[in-house]
Amino acid sequence: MTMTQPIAALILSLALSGAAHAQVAVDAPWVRASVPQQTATGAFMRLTASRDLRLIGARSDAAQTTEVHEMAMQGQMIRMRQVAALPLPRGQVVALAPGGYHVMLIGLKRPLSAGEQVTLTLVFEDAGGKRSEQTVQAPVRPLGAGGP
Ligand SMILES: [Cu+2]
Repeated sequence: MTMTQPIAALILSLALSGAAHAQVAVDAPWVRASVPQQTATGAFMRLTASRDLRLIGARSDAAQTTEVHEMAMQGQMIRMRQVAALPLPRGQVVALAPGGYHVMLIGLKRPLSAGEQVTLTLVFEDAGGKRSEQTVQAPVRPLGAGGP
């Protein structure tokens, strides 16, 4: 009985330090709902890193492929394209919002309805190339939803 107490305390302190080391604050994540036959949709959020990081990818069990995208003008057309890494300077709010950066869920495994939750795992890399991951629950908002 006396032996288990230090172990429990150690596990608790590890759990607490893990929470304290969340490197990126993920604010207001959401995913846009999809209609049947739609194969892709976007996920949006605000990211604030506690140190210089880059968002280099994401995963979701709702889609076959998940990419970081940006909307950009190509001539007269607005197109979206994949970005290899989205810089997250320390302490700076980086918005992933409709019309800008977003996480693209490609090859949806099923239609996403407003009100359900999508699990997203964000993959970050620091200047030294060390990777870390953070999982967030993003509610699905209706098709016409806007804002970050
Ligand atoms: Cu996209």
